[in-house]
Amino acid sequence: MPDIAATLLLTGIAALGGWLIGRGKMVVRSARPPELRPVAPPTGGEGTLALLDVDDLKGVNSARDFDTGDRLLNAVGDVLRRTLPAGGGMERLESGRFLIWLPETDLTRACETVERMRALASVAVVESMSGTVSRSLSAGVVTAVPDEGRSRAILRADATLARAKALGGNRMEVTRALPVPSLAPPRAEIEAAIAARALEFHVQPIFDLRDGRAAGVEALLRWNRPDGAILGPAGFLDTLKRIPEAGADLFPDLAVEAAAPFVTGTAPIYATFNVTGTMLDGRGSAGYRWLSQILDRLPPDRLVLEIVETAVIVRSDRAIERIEKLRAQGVRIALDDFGTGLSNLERLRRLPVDIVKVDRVFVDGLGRGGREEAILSSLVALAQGLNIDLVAEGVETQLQADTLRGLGIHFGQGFHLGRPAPAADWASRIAAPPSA
Ligand code: G
Ligand code: MN
Repeated sequence: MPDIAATLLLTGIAALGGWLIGRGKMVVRSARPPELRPVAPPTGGEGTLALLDVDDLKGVNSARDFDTGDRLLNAVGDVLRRTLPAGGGMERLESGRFLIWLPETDLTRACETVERMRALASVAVVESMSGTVSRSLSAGVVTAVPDEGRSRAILRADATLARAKALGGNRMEVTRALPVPSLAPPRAEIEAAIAARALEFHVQPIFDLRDGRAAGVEALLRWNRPDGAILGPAGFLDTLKRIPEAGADLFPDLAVEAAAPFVTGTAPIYATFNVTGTMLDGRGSAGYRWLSQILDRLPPDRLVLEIVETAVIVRSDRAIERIEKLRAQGVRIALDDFGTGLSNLERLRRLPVDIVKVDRVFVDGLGRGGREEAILSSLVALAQGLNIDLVAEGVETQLQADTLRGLGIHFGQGFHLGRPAPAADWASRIAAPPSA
């Protein structure tokens, strides 16, 4: 039962404490969220990342005082912010969790810091109708691996935190290294591949489903391995990123070489490239320079940039600024794999885009009486409202192509229409001959 008298008494004590601290000035305890400071170098770097979560926060909110949980989170955030060591960073994530960056590379010492912060935050107290409330915290701690990228590091910290929760909470769990050994091929192997010109962009056409004509090609980086396997970038991009010359010299050349036959000539079509967050917001990054270079060498109005669904855009303001400039030059922007991951309605709201590539999961289930058709037709309406072209990905059957066309989706890409192949193969079939 709420003990109103005790609550009032405690509130009185807290007010008195505030008055004393404020030395006579009226102290207003605002429910201000903790100050936001950027966490870590966004692209990774050395140090320690900790994800902290208040245990049993759901149990805090009762029907009578629904904001106790919010106030507790603010109080916990205040304590964490005040105990954060110099050079550290802190962010409150949307999930209500706290992401903490420590520049400390000695994991034992970093863990001591996290334990101290956790202990202090556990005694943060707020008043509620039913008395004072405090909660323990759980923490997941990981070593930041250079080049790993922020989102992957957070995912690892999240898995580590889940372990702490599964063990009952009120504890810290630590992941010392990457949970799985890196599958990235050794640097020498990729350097040999570059020397042997075994890296190239393949292309896959995108067709207008109404008349069967090619509207564009998507450029897809491939490694033709000596054993005959053709690998996509997931299998070697981590290694490639450690070879700075590759990004600066090799990629623009390969990209221009693959796209040129399609984007020039008497009836040019577009070439689309997959771009990540740093290519748009990371001034000075290799990816950013890569983009600048291909823009100098290919006609901008024949270029499409697909923001991939895993692209973490750290500086939305910068990305938007760059996108506006690109669009002013005639470059079109697409959201890749729309409907999954970060390629969502919020991104569509925020970024000025010209094309939406509908993820293949919505195409795959067509014709089986599922919910895909309703989702796709609402996307058609959405696209019309925003003056956006829709491209369906993963078209694997004629039935799917027909259904898509019937729904009003004008463009399609997929194995049934054309597989990714070396640019020369497709150029001889769909590109117009060079003029004169
Ligand atoms: O995420 P993005 O849309 O950029 O994916 C391109 C990848 O999808 C390429 O690696 C390509 O091989 C693959 N892909 C292209 N068409 C199809 C298809 O019809 N079905 C499936 N499963 N994958 C496809
Ligand atoms: Mn793509």
